[in-house]
Amino acid sequence: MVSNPKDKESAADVCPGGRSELSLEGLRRNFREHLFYTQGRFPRGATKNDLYMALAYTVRDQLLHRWIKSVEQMGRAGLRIVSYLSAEFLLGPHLENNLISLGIYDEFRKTCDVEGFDIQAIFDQEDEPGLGNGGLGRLAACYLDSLATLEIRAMGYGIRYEFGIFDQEIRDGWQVERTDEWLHNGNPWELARPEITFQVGFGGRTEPYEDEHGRYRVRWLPHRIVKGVAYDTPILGYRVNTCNLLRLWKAEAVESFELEDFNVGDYYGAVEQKVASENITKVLYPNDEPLQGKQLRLEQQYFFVSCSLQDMLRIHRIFGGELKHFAEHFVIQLNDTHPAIGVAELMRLLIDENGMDWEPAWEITRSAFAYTNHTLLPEALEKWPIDLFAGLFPRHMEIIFELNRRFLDEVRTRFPGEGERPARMSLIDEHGERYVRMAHLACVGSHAINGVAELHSRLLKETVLRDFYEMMPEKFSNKTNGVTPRRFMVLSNPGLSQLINGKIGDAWVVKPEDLRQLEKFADDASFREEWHRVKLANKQNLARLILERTGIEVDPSSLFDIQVKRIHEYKRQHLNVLHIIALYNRIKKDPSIDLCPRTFIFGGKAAPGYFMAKRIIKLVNCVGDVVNHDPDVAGRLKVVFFPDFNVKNAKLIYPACDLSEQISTAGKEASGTGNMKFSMNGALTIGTLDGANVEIREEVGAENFFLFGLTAEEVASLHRNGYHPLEVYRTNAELQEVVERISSGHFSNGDPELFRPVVDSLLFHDTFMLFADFGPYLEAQRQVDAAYRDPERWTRMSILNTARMGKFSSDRAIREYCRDIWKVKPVPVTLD
Ligand code: F58
Repeated sequence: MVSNPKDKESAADVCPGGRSELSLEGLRRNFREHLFYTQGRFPRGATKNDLYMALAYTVRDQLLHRWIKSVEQMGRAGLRIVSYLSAEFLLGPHLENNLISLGIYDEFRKTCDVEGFDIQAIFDQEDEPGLGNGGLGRLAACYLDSLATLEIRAMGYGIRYEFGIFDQEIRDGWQVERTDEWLHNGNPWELARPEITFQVGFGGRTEPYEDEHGRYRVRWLPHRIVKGVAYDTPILGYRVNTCNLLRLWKAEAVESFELEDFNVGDYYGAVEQKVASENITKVLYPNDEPLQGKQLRLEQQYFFVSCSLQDMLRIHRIFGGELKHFAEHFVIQLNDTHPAIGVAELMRLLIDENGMDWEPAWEITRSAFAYTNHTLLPEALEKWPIDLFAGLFPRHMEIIFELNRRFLDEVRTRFPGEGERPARMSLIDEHGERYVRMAHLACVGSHAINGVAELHSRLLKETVLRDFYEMMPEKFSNKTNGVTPRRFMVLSNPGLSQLINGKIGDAWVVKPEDLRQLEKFADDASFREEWHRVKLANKQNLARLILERTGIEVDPSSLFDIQVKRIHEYKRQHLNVLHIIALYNRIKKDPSIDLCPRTFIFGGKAAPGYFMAKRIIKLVNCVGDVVNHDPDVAGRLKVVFFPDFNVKNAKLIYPACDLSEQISTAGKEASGTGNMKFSMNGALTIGTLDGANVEIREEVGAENFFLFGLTAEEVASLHRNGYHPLEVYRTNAELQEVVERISSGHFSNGDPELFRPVVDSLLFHDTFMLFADFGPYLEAQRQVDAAYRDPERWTRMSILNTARMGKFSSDRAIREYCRDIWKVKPVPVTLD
């Protein structure tokens, strides 16, 4: 019997069917049953997918058992639930992660190996639920993992996109998008809850009326009603019994009689209506910046927020709560502004649907919400044209106008004589076309506002949210991001985890400050040797995958220099390319030059409409084509673009990295979380003082981090005083040679046009100051080269990176949210 430390009794005692039994024998029996009764297969006829499904159901039984116990014990110690509202949750595959949380992974794998069962092939069968674009969505997934692990009662609320982030293929060096059909084989992790549905209105008009007490009221008469159906995925904490839910909403048409009610009419009209309704949750918008004016995107946001708030009110009622106590029982975290319309929706639900007065409703709303900002780029702050907004949500528009009127009165009282301030702080942008400013709505409607790294939180207060900080400083705090060591170390890097466990035990998985105990082993030559061996094995695994996916053979003993993240000009993948070309030029000039062999690995998706990002992908591939086939270069440089970077294949990438590229223009990357995943796995970072890099460097020590580049202040002042990339260009001969290589058509079969947009944008604008940072970047890369030549020194630095990264566990981040914002405490769940 593999028992959970917190179990008092055998789980089998509780669930008479035996499905909850956590022994290998129990699991085996349950697996056979699922294969037969759920999949309808004999073992002999079973496909890989049948085996995967049966195993997933077997594991899910364990989760459901714990979830039911968690719900049963929900009311204990007073009900207070964290609701994490996010338009994206980038979960990654569930099966292995759940086996780890249950504490049976190693034993399970061993048994499979002994029995000659190819379990890896079954794991590989699982499709990734790619319900997010990048950092923001993955952060939400890490936070769900930590919430459950810390035994906090919480719900994630989001959208069940039928098509998640597109799959990326590379054809002839270009990105090609393919629809992601993650549901095509069925999703064994979710439970449809057809009995948990809510109606969500769109369009129409409002109408004033007097209620039975003669009070002025408003009702909303929507033009269109859509039904939201709940789909639940259990999220189990690591080696605890707390199992929370991620509740995702799917849009469906309302039943036909309601169609009649709203006068939508004839049969064919109803069919069209059905299709239109279902469209709302069809597809994730694959942009990593907000889109203005995309009606469907705004509909998605309102749809999931309205369903979620109605669901919270329902749960509140079930537990017998009075409406006026709602904010004591629910705290609602807005993951960026995408769910910020919730502020107006909760007001509407309280006032229009529940007859509450404005003031108490506002008190509840403000106490319930908290807002996390994830970007400083002013162009990325979400705003919606008033016409679009008011057309879809006439009642919310009225509420926002009234909120704004009251808020601006306060602003004028607080800051008399500051004529410009009310316009700057208004919920409505009135310069030219009028917009609703979602960040302002979130700030006004929340009791807490936070950024995601120290630098980011400081810059928020000084720049985009300065006026709000001046008016309500007590709301602001920093919550530096974190990532879960379960997925990103235990699951992704079993070799390293075992090595660590052998030295310091395995408590570090939930107490990562324990990793500091590794520091003393950094000076132990045999430990370094083992550490190096693990890294090499991880690089060999990645090399195999690269060969399989790209046909490119890479040398695992070369320095693996990796940049994986969304492709964006501010992240400066093209600065990395400029360095590669500089090395290439040096080799071409002097083929006997002594350079440390390197493999440059890129990965990441470009938003389908982002011209420059797609050109950068093509540039990486074209440079790779030339460099990888040039006999002068052979054995020294390789360039790989790894297609379709996602959570699933990230598993092999982070642990195989020597050098992590975190080279965004200072002041642009709110935090970054890939930077943390790499460094935890013993990669050294080359990076700017941006986002969480600043804190990573503080933790691991300046001597274990390759720093370069302008600071955020220098970037800002250079902008103010006029930045002229051509001047930098004229004074740097190596930069000229690099740019010349590109513009001559050397990497594009003699075609000088292909990369002209990239080159011209650098020469004449260089918004992200690649040229300004080019020299210092190359210098830092020289130091990398020197350090890697000394394997003992490098490995020492690598060990110290892992040892000192404990701060960046998402458990630490969630503890801070719980203590400072959510005011919640752990409630352990027992299985008896
Ligand atoms: C990211 N934002 C930040 N947005 O860029 C990154 O620095 C940070 O570490 C991370 O959030 C977590 O805090 C991000 O990923 C999106 O993908 C949005 C998707 C929807 C449209 C707007 C951008």
